[in-house]
Amino acid sequence: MKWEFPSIAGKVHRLSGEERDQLLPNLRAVGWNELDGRDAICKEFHFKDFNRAFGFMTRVALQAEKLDHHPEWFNVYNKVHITLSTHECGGLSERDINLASFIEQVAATLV
Ligand code: H2B
Repeated sequence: MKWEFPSIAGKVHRLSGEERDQLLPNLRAVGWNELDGRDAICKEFHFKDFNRAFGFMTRVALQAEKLDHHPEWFNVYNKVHITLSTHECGGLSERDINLASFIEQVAATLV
């Protein structure tokens, strides 16, 4: 018998309170903050120079395209401000947590 749950499988959902309690502390601990008035998380990254900031953005961009989940970001010279949220569900989803984790891994190799 073939089991299919088309209405649930792959459908992105806003994180529940319980999921947030479980997933957000690790990101808060490394500098991610929740926005006021919008269900999203943000962090500002500082690099040594523009080359490193842009190298970081390039690596994140390629992964974002692969995941079909893209950051909102703003770059000035060596700083990159990133906001993550999921338009599809109008708030924070697991996709944002996954992308934030990837971003942390990349930043750790460049800062
Ligand atoms: N990025 C983000 N951050 N949230 C989304 O909901 C989203 C995205 N959706 N990138 C994707 C693209 C969607 O627009 C396309 C059509 O799959």
